[in-house]
Order: sequence, then structure tokens, then C-alpha cells
Amino acid sequence: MIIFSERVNGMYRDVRKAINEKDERIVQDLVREQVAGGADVMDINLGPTKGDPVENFVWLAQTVHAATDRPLSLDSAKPHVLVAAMPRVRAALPDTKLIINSSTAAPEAMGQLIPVAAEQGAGIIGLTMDQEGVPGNVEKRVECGATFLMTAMESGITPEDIYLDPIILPVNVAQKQPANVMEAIRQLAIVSDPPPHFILGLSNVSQQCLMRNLLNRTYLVMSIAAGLDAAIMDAADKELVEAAISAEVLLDKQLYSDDYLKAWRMQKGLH
Ligand code: THG
Repeated sequence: MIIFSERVNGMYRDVRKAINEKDERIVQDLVREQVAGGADVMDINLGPTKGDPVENFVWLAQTVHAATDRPLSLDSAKPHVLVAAMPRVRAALPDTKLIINSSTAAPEAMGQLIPVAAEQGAGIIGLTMDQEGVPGNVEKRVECGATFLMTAMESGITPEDIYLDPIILPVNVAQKQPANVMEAIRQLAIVSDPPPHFILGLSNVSQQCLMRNLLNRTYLVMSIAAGLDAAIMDAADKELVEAAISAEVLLDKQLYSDDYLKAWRMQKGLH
């Protein structure tokens, strides 16, 4: 399971304030907490912050990197911001693995972002949607996922650098989607050989719902069973991380031992 930390996101009020005030300590305390919880990759998203987004991305990437050398996933819905930010962050942090989050399968977005990932040896997340928006059915998700995967591979990006994201929406507004997303993962895993990674922005599923942690945890376990191997999630939610590890043990993706949680933490160099 590749854990992308969701927490350094300007959607959270504390992070938004920290970015606006260029307060490194608040961000770095969060980063250390996420890494201690098991985060493998730091997703960084400016949210609705003030100022120039490219300069803010460079500041945020450097600030996060000062607390961890884990890979950074640059998260923006605006392709032009990612296209401008990627070379700047690459120049500031030449040895850090970068991931573009995200492109859609719309030709215009792929045309801008896939060449940047290919050129820079970056990973890239492809949302299974196009210019028409998030599909309401499984078939269109699979079609968009297959298009993105083929286009990225034709540009020389290898499957281990490609993450397909079937886009999970809040269960209270789109209750058929959680099952559709799982089915899309199953079908995309069958048609692609070798398979790419499959990722979700997990907390989307519970936005505006009660008992968010329970919904997140339950859905993470279900999607891991469908083939999910990465998630943008709160790595400081101990029960969430432990549910993911338990799911992987039960699916024979992690070795069982009587102390498998401890073994997992040791393997990651955590204590
Ligand atoms: N796919 C990809 N990237 C993504 C998403 C996705 N990036 C953004 C998002 N979705 C994943 N990250 C988050 C981060 C926070 C929340 C949800 C998803 C969240 N935040 C609280 C909220 O909105 O209720 C913030 C409130 C607070 O201040 O506490 O839920 O799907 N590729």
C-alpha cells in the first residue's frame, strides 16, 4: 500500500493559514506526524490560498522537503499551474521524486501533462474522467482509464509511474459510485498487463457525512480487496492505516506474523 498523505492541503484551515503566512513550522509538524503514521508520499495541494500558485508550490515543496525526503505529489486541478510548477520544483529539489496529481483523460490535459512527466521522470495520476466530467457508470471510467494508460505508456512512462484514479465522490450524494469505482478498478486491473497503480482520494467518500473515519476505513478495506494499492489519505489516522495493513495481510499482500503491525512499522523504519 502506497500511502499518499492528504494532510498538506490548503482545504484544511490550518494549512491554508500556514501557506498564506509562510509559516514553515505548522506545515513541518504535520509532515512529521504523517511520516510517523506511515506516509510514503506527501501530496501537496494549495487549496484556495492567496498569491501566485507557482511560487506557493515552490515554497510548499521546499518546506515539506526540509522535514522529509519522501516523494512529493503536486496536487492541482489546473494543468497550467502544474506545467509551470513542475520544472521550478524540479530545479529547487533535484533529487526528489515528483508525481503529477493529476491529469484527466481529456486530450488537452494529457497533451500538456504527460510530456512533462515523461521528460522529468515523474509519476503521474490519471483521473478516469474526460472533458465531460466524472462518469456515472463503470464503462466510461474503464474507457477513460484505458485511454490514459495507453497514452502515458506510448510516451514512455512505465506502469510503476502511472496511477489510475477512478474518482470517488461523497457517498451521501452519489451512493452508487463506491461500488462502481471498485468495479472499475477490477476491470482495469484485468485489461492492463503489467498493471499500473490504482489510487483514490479516499476522504472524498465521506465529505459532509457523519462518522467519517468509519466510512473511510471501511471503504479503504473494500477498495484494497478490489485492487487498490495506493490512497491519498490521513496517515495520522492510526485505525485507518492499521485497517489497510490488516486488509493486505488477509489478501496475502503482506506477510502474516503474530505482530504484523509492528513488523510493518519496522520494515518502514518507523517506531
Ligand atoms: N483524487 C486525486 N487527488 C485528490 C483527490 C482525488 N486530491 C484532493 C482530494 N481528492 C484528496 N484530498 C483530500 C483532502 C482533504 C479532504 C478530502 C480529500 C477533506 N478535507 C476536510 C473537508 O473538506 O471536510 C477539510 C475540513 C477541515 O478543515 O478539517 O475531507 O480524489 N488524484
